[in-house]
Amino acid sequence: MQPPSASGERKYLELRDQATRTASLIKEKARDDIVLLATHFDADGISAGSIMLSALNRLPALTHLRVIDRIDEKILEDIEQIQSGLVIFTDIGSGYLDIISKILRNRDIVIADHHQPLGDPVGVHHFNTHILGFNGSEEISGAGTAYLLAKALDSRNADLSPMAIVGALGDQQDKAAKRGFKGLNSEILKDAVDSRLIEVKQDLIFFGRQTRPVHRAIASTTDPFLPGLSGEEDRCLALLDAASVPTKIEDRWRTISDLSLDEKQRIVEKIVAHIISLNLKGEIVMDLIGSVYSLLREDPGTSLRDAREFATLLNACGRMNRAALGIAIGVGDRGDSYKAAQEVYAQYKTTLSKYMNWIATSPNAMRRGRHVVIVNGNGVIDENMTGAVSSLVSSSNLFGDKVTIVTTVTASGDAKVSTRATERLVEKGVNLGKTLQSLAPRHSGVGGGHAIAAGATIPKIELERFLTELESSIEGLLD
Ligand SMILES: [Mn+2]
Repeated sequence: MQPPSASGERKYLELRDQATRTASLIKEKARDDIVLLATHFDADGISAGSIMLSALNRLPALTHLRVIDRIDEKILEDIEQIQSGLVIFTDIGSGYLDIISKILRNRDIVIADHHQPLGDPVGVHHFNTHILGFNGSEEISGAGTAYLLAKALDSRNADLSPMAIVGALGDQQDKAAKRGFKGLNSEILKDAVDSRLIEVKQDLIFFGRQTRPVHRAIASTTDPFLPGLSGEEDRCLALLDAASVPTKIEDRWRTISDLSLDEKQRIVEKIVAHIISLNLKGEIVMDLIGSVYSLLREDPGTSLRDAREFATLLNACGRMNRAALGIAIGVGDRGDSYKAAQEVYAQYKTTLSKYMNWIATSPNAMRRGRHVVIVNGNGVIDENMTGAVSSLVSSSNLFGDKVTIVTTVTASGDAKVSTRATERLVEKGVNLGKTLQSLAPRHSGVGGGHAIAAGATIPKIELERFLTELESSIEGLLD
């Protein structure tokens, strides 16, 4: 970390100051009242909730936990019905300040979030790094924000730092050179490395690098998406053969971590050649080499040892309606919880590939505009999976550099919209979080998020008009 500049220094002091103030409020309220913790259901949210729950349990505090997929008036009214003196939101809330302060006006409220703020935080203790001048989309996650508060509650909570790294990876914030972190995330990583909880190495970033046979690890990798290899185990086997990399030693499958440097290099060369043969740019392969984060207290050979895989497991739990299982793992449960989470992950993969096949084979599932791809998942895609599908379609780059929009209808009959941009589109000025924040209320809905990834929920009857306006507002930015 570079020495902070003069204004940087003040920014850091203010951050610490605000964390300390928010932490004392939490301590004071938790002494004689129930705390309600509400966290977002994605990998970052589950990590954030786990960090905050661990910190509250250590106070000790009596905590009631809710994992939520969104905020709207109904969810807040439910929360209002639960007896508690303090409501803490993690990884969600900043985009909904007005309805939160209105509906929960009789409560003390803490919001620890990194999403783009909207509205007036009346009576809310708003701990959002954006406000203090830190870019929440790039340099700190919801889990990181929760971690800063946890550390302000008790410096011994520094042992929760690995979960903040898991959360940041869940939100794909490893965007500095060689899949590294920047800003506050790198400070948190320093905590984890200094306490010997995480080790960082430069290596091939394939999914399951310590747990899966090499060909399956390559086939399971979708970030970056490797056309012709992602999801194609047979082709990955053929590639290993062509690279003269043995897949087994005696009867045991080898994993990426068993390979020599030379073997890894041969694999990379073959992948580059394969990508170029498809007329694609070989550079995406560079994203396969970079920082690998190992959680040193986890068993080698389990998918919790690798922080990226840990995040993927939590993400699967959230998306498959098993968020509580994710929290159990996040606060340290192993054994049966770990086994159950692996089963959930397998189901999640099956579900996701079913959706991807459906998109690939149903001409009516999708509409392509100049700058958008719209997938209409009504009746097919589960409401909790739209974000995952949208990320996968976007990272697959099958439709070029476009904004991906995935819609479906929720159990309560609303339309849910998940959007993803690419880094290049964000550089050109696309800010999906801001766009959905301003557009959704005009259609009686709510929306928001990050520049690169955002979502909205609106009445179903408004969907077509909403999509038309969304598309033309993106066109307005890019044309
Ligand atoms: Mn987040």
